[in-house]
Amino acid sequence: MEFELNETQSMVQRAARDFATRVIRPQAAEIDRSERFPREILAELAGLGLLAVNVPESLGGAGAGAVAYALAMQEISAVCASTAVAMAVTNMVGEVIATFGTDTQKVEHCPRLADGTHTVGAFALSETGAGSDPGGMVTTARDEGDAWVLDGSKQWITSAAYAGVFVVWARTASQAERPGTRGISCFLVPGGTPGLTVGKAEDKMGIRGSNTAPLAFDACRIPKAALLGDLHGGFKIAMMALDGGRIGISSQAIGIARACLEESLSYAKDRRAFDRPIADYQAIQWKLADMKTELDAANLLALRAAWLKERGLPFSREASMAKVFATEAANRIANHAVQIHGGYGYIREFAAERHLRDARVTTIYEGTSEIQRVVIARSLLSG
Ligand code: COS
Repeated sequence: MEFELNETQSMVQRAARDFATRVIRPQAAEIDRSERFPREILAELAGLGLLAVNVPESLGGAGAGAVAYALAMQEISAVCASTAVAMAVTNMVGEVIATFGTDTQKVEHCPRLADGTHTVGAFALSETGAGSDPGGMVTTARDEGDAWVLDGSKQWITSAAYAGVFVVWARTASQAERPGTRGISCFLVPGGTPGLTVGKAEDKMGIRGSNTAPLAFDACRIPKAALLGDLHGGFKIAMMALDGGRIGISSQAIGIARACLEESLSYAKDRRAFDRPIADYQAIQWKLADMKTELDAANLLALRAAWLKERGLPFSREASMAKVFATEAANRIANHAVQIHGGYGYIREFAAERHLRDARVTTIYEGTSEIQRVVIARSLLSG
């Protein structure tokens, strides 16, 4: 068993940490407050190879692997979870296309996602009535001989207003012909395609610098060559992409949690009550001890899932275990951070309240905690 990072992984981690500290940290509070989409930062992340960390070099990616990607996500998330989610989805879209795309699709989109020409990528699976149950989607793609025609809508689409390319799922057979998950296909739709409209951005509790908006498809025509993967094979593509995505969101939660711990340690050593730093009190020490223990446990789970993925081994259950634990732990850790900061934890002068708001979504998107437990239990019971 080997717990040390290799040279590539250390290099990616160092580059991400340096950029996050130097460039992103000074802007993070303002990005949150003004709900500013961090477009310029994302362009610089592209320059560092961080928008396609696990996409092969032959397609313009960094080809650094799933572990390096998880480490990079932690670093960016520790300073700005809004930037990190746009980075996560772009990486996921690049990997999906690199894995399932035709040569033409790969060459058209992967290098543009990697170098920032597409700004970011977006993942359009959820609908108003189909989040945890994507098999219940009602958006359709009709075969019109020379084109696919999309009709319907999507909900909660990260980076919708800025994406150069969307991966979109739609029904290609009726529920009667091919029920539930068996009649869904996957398509690549460039941003700005006529018939695709991006709706009003959601006014969210956290990750306020990220853009989250609905999509409407109204007789949106795309070429036949826009089909990604097999006809009616879209559901499995979504599930496989989300398996990897869940490592990304685990890493986001770990980054947020690490920031909470570091800021709490510093505050507790500095802040005095009853003539001593509050770090001298066991009430605070036990919180700090629990925060660190949960943080390390989350990290081990996430890096194990990434390690399995990197070796081409099954990792779906491990990714779900990492996600449910890391995201729930991040919420507990962020809550402790606010408590340790006392009144200062509740005001915007300190980052603790932003971390708590940002952490909250991580148990919801890319599969709720409840869905992760379904995946874990099913895998245990089917074995
Ligand atoms: N990898 C590859 N294939 C998978 C898979 C995975 N991780 N998970 C399921 N599949 C396959 C199954 O093997 C099955 O294949 P067959 O039709 O050949 O038998 C098919 O997909 C359908 O699977 P299943 O019957 O398990 O589908 P369910 O509708 O019961 O859904 C859950 C399973 C609940 C796990 C799935 O719907 C899910 O993950 N939901 C959450 C979605 C989500 O994360 N939404 C957030 C959107 S992004 S913000």
